[in-house]
Amino acid sequence: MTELMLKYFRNKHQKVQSEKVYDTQCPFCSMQCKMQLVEQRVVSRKIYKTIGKDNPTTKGRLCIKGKNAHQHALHQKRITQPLLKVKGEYQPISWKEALEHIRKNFTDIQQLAGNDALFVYGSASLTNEEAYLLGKFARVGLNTRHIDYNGRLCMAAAATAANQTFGIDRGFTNTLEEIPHTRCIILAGTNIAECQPTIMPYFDQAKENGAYIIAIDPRETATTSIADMHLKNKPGTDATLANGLLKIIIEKGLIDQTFIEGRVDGFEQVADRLSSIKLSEVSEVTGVSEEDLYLTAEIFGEEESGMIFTARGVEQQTDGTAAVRAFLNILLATGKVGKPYSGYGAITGQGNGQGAREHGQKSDQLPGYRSIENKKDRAHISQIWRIKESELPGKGVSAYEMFKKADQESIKGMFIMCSNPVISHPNSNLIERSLKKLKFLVVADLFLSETARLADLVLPASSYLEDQGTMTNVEGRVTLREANRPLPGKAKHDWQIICEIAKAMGKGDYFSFTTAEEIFDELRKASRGGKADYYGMTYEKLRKENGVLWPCPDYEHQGTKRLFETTFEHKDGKAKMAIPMAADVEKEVQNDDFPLILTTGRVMAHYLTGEQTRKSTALAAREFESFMEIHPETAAKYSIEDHSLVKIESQRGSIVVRNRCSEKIRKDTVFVPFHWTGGQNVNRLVSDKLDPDSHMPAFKVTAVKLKPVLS
Ligand SMILES: Nc1nc2c(c(=O)[nH]1)N[C@H]1C(S)=C(S)[C@@H](COP(=O)(O)OP(=O)(O)OC[C@H]3O[C@@H](n4cnc5c(=O)[nH]c(N)nc54)[C@H](O)[C@@H]3O)O[C@H]1N2
Ligand SMILES: Nc1nc2c(c(=O)[nH]1)N[C@H]1C(S)=C(S)[C@@H](COP(=O)(O)OP(=O)(O)OC[C@H]3O[C@@H](n4cnc5c(=O)[nH]c(N)nc54)[C@H](O)[C@@H]3O)O[C@H]1N2
Ligand code: SF4
Ligand SMILES: [Mo]
Repeated sequence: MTELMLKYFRNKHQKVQSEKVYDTQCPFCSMQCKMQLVEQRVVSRKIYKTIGKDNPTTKGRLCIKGKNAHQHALHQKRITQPLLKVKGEYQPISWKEALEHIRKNFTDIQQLAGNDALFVYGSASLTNEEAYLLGKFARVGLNTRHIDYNGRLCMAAAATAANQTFGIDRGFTNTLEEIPHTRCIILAGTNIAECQPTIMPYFDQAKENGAYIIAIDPRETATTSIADMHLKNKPGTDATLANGLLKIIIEKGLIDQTFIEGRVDGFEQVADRLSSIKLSEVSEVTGVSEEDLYLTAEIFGEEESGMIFTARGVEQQTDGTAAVRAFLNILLATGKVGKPYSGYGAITGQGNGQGAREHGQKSDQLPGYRSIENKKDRAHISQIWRIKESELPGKGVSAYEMFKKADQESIKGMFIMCSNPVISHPNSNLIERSLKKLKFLVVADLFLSETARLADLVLPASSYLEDQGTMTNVEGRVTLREANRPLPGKAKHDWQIICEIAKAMGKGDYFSFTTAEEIFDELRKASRGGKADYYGMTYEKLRKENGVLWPCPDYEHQGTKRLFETTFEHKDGKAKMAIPMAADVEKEVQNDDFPLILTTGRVMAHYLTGEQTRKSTALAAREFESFMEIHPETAAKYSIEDHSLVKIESQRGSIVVRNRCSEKIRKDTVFVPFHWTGGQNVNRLVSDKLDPDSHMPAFKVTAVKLKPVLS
């Protein structure tokens, strides 16, 4: 370094008058990259910088979203006090007044229309402690059966499929460190390069070591570009595709007979059903050539190890569960699970996509992945919660069905914590209408989201910089997020908000927690002996070990790296192969009126409904408006010019976005991300058909027509 440069850096350094460093984890995806926010005071202003921190999963890496996350958390539009809507305008009120409004309205509703007239809607961006507490709050604090969460739109099909096939649902059956050593990888409907960017070095390393990578996606993406082979299938045809692959694997004798005989049920029935399907029809339906089907099946079948990963492309379908099960059938028939370098990964989505689906936010579930309909499970949880089993409500209905009930006016009050359903749910016109019909809506958020703006009362919550707690990452590794930046204004932690409302409702004795760690301690006990067993973890152990993989049933236990080495989790120890009837469910298809398929998803710079990332100048600058990706030939057919505005219409509504021509997409398909609101909210178009097994909406297939918008 030259003398001049040194002088420059010294001067620059001298200007820093004070520095604070805050440990935390990124608020976005399931990689849960550990990071530090560095806050420097320089002359009269503060400068912020986010840097990565080493850990076993992400090794200190960060992507652009993580690096810029503080821009939303420190944004001037953060709400910092409770807001009450009076004659259409929000007025700041005290917490005491806010809690009194909630008590009065929730009590009135329950007296008038029964306990189940209240609905609690949660989130997989909450910590484990908060997800657990919200489940307890619905059942004990409000005594309603109605709770569900945004994971229903996200991981539900993969979770149902894994439970049905393996008897347990942990996103990845192995750890990421095994990926570089596997011989063949199928990436089905997952765009890891844009959605979990810091996972990529594991796959790059696998490729360097000679692994063969096959991607299945209707579009070419940053992820498909690392693949050796890309099956550019028609959206919604993954179940058929996977069944076709298995048919070939069986035909070619590439199955593992010993594994099937010892560890699997149902192979004969599946093989029998597959014998009646024709590969020419599979090719016709999926748009993948028979040659490519053979090549894929043979390579995966012949290699000594292999992994299959699925994400929302496969899962957000009316046959999402069936499609995932069809891929799991391939793993079981080839004996590629429960062994080194072989296994299944449902790439988890939100920061706590894994943990939040284990501890009781689902309408049919209790902590530790217990069932609300199982007598023993109910008894265990009632005892932890110090209530009679008869006081524990039964099963409710899933997220979208709940909003339908609100639309029919049998749900009259709602508490939404950490989600923005007006933008994220299918058929969003119904969601908006149903929220407007409620007698009382409370939303806890960081911002006045499109959902919060419909609320009678908005509560200021805390962000990833302030809120300590545990998150379970993409591997099933429970990590402790050490967040301790002071709360802005009168904002409170989500767990504090839950405790205070419970207290106002007269249930304070059950919610007398003063720290997140105390809640974790109760969660550990509640999960003990359940499938997702966290009993052997403590904050101290999580700190010392830098995260622990569940199940971890006792203090001495080091956590579980690889599942199913000797047994599956069904009572008889065997995995269940099946082609569920859901494979035959009705799908939205193109027709003369709506001749194209719309599929939806994500871009690198934005996160989900965009409420957070659109506030970050660095991220918003990368993609400042929505767009439609379309093949140039298709665009020409409908007289749509590149970069012009286009109206996309489905049976349910229309939106206008800018056109982006690209040869990377199939000619019968268009793609629109869902990070934008209002007239660019793509969920105004998406149908409300659900997968019958998991109640997952079909975000990935909508029949649409296009019209140029003439200026
Ligand atoms: N940048 C960014 N990262 C994120 C998020 C975000 O919003 N932005 N969200 C997080 C969350 S909550 C989630 S759930 C994950 C989602 O992660 P992904 O599931 O990977 O993301 P998507 O873009 O929804 O869909 C993945 C791919 O599926 C393809 N696809 C569409 N239809 C089909 C189909 O019918 N079959 C197949 N095989 N593929 C299809 C799309 O073209 C897309 O490339 O990402 C997490 N990470
Ligand atoms: N068309 C289409 N729709 C989809 C999908 C798709 O692929 N296509 N994917 C679906 C998927 S996978 C998902 S996960 C859902 C997600 O859908 P949502 O849950 O609705 O999405 P978010 O944008 O994460 O909403 C979180 C809200 O909580 C606020 N928030 C952030 N952190 C906190 C906190 O710590 N506490 C509180 N109280 N509030 C906080 C944010 O400001 C934001 O308003 O969307 C689904 N919708
Ligand atoms: S968005 Fe995901 S990959 Fe990017 S920094 Fe955050 S947790 Fe890591
Ligand atoms: Mo998700």
